[in-house]
Amino acid sequence: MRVNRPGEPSFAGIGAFDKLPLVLDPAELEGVDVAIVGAPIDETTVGRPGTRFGPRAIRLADPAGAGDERPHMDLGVDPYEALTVVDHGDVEVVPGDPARSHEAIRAAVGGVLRAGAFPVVLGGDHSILHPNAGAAADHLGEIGVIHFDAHADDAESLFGVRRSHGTPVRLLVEEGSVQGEHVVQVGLRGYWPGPEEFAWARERGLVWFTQGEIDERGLDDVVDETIRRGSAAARSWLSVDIDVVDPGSAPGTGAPEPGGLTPRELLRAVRRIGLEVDLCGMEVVEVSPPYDQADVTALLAHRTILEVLSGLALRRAGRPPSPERPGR
Ligand SMILES: [Mn+2]
Repeated sequence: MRVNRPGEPSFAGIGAFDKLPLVLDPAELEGVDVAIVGAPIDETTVGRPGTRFGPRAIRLADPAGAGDERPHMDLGVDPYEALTVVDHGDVEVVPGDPARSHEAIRAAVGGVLRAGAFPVVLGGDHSILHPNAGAAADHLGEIGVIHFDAHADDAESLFGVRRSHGTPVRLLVEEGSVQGEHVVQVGLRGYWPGPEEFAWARERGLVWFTQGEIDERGLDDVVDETIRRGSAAARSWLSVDIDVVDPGSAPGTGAPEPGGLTPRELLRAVRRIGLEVDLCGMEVVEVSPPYDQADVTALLAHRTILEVLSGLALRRAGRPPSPERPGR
């Protein structure tokens, strides 16, 4: 269903993602390439909450875009022309009951995958990585995870709680949805996690690149290796915690950690991953609008999704980036 008039400016009308058609019924997803799904939960946050408002903020973030036309200046592709993309609405979460919300998220993402579409999940806190990638593993068999984050999110529990935004990586590996050696983490920094989590990660064969290593080697070199390792599993889930970016550029998040990637670096990295890795789905999580300034964090989340979709569009078209580079 179209909920906006064609040609309407982005600040007008109803807030579907980029004014895309709204398709709430999974039975109507046939023929759809990409379905955007909101997962507005934050009960599993240990610090500052607010990410339940993330999906709506990401949908509304673009103040002056051209609606559902998005020609990528460097790649020479319009993902909305090359792919059939719809807004699949929000998962029917249950406030105060993260277990039932996670069940609903797993079912919704599973429905998108069964329809043959690529899920793009708007968080919500990072606990949703577990039902999201879990649904992909249920559908495809064992998968990999490419994980951008300041934090490793691989604790056994936080404050004695297993279902948390600090535990999804461990839950996925322990349940066998993902093998440890098929997890690649990019951008870790700061003072968490600690020795117990790193010992577990080492034992399970996870690979991680700290911000310090990125600074020493250069981002392109690290992304090369991320792509190589992320391609070791047949398909990979891309998980972007917006706190991988420096809080100076992405303040609207629950657990900010100084010294992260620039927005430009994140956009370049995910564009390449969308283009070069066989992804089975993606999420952007931990956008917390109450802490945002001028919507910059929500807008960065929106653009992160567009970069991946542009890369994906080019990959599906089976051609290299356009030599014309229309923006030049
Ligand atoms: Mn995280």
